Amino acid sequence: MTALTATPAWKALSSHHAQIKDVHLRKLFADDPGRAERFSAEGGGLFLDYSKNRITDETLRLLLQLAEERGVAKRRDAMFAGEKINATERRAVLHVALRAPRDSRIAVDGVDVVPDVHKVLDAMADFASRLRSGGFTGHTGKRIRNVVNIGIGGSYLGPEMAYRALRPFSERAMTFRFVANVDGGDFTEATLDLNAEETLFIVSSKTFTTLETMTNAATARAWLVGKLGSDAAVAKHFAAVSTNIDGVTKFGIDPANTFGFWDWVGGRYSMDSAIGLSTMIAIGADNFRAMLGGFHAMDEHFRTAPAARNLPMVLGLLTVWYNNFFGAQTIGVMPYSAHLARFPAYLQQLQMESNGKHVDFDGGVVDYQTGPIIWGEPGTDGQHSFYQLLHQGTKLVPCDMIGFCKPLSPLAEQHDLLMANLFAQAEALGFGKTEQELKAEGSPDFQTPFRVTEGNRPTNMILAERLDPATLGSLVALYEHSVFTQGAIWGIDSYDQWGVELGKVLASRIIPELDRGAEPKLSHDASTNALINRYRRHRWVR
Ligand code: G6Q
Repeated sequence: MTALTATPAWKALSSHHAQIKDVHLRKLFADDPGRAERFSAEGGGLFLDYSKNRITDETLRLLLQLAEERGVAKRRDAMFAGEKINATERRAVLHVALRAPRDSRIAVDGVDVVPDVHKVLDAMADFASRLRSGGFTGHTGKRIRNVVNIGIGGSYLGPEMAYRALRPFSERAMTFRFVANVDGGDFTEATLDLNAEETLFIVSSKTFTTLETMTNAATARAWLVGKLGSDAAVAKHFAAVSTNIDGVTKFGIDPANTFGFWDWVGGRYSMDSAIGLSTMIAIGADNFRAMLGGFHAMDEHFRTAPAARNLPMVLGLLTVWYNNFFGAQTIGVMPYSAHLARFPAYLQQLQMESNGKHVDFDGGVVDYQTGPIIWGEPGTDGQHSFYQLLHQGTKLVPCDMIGFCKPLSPLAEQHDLLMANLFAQAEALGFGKTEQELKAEGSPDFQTPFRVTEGNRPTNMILAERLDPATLGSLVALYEHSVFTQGAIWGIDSYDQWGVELGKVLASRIIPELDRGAEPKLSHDASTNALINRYRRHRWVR
């Protein structure tokens, strides 16, 4: 038995689960009219109704006790204080410093990092405003109208998600594209209709060594120089965001267009660092700062709100409840906003790269489940495809549902239709439809068993005023800190990603083996050898 499963709270939760696992939400609500009010909380501009979860006051009490026994608050305070809580990489975890107000002080190894954060933000703001106003022109003197972010993983998902989310706030006269995949098709499609004279590439890479990004950056340079006929054009059409300033300089990017960040910012926690340069160019520095304000409001809420009313804490604990006690393998995230189409993909990396670990702080293999699989699509689209399984399938899929009270689209009347669907889905998932109810409605006997919708499917409902920059920041921080809470309970390092390394190493071994002129002596397993040989035969056939 490990430290986690040996805690009194864990044991108590196990027996408590056995008692309430079959209790229906219909009964919980019938017995407890004050439930919706009690099991809801507000913070950082977000409202969370978590009453449609399979919990009682006792569940919450025990989950909070678990957080206490696992020292979640202590670890949170250590993170905010700049301690090196990413132990396997011996690094501080300080994305919260990226949105700390100018007058705050957060030290790493005794050095206050806040002034540096604001220095970079100011430089980004200056660059963004020159681009937006036309003050920064390309090699031929034309105004820059297209921005292409080249980056992958944490250097891509956040910027693309944020651009889509905040498009109503963006400079419509400019075009933004995102190239991540090493598949040449990604670059080709992203640049097909762009005029090189009006295009700026932002190479976003913390390490400036990532295969995909370096390949696409070299492709971009060749594309640009090919179209404009001069190497000198690179200085006017490339910017870089990286912690590896040497690498950037070697690539030939003008130091004036280079923006740094720090090793205490994890890739998947970097959309509010200089990695957000494309976001800032799109929405402007004031909106970007408003977004940082939203992040910071949620940071403060997480840092100071009592555990029982602390949104990220509650969300994280509920994840543990379903993951470890109900055996739920996945969590669905359904934003009811077309603008949040990439939010589930963003959260997938945030949560699965952070908490997809099988070894605890001490290097011991865990004997409990860690991070769930995260997936989702915006509503209402999902309702017309996979929601069937959520309603009537055999698997328990707890869902987070996200909605906004005010529309941003001029087609405002459609917003009520959207929100009606959101509320209806959570209601249907929670309460379903019984055989009795169906019969009373005149359902024919031969159909009734198939129409019964069991209900008792838990949802969290997150509501905000409107999807603006501050709300987006707060929403992202909510999940960052929920991930933190889960990781602290499971006793894992949410801030490393060693599992990503092996595939990278193996790919670099295979690359030369695919070369046309090579006569490789393959020494992989039989399947990999055969696949490489087959690929070579087909690839090089005329
Ligand atoms: C994120 C991961 C990973 C990383 C990419 C890109 O937390 O570490 O997704 O962001 O591999 O890395 P670079 O920014 O160094 O190119």
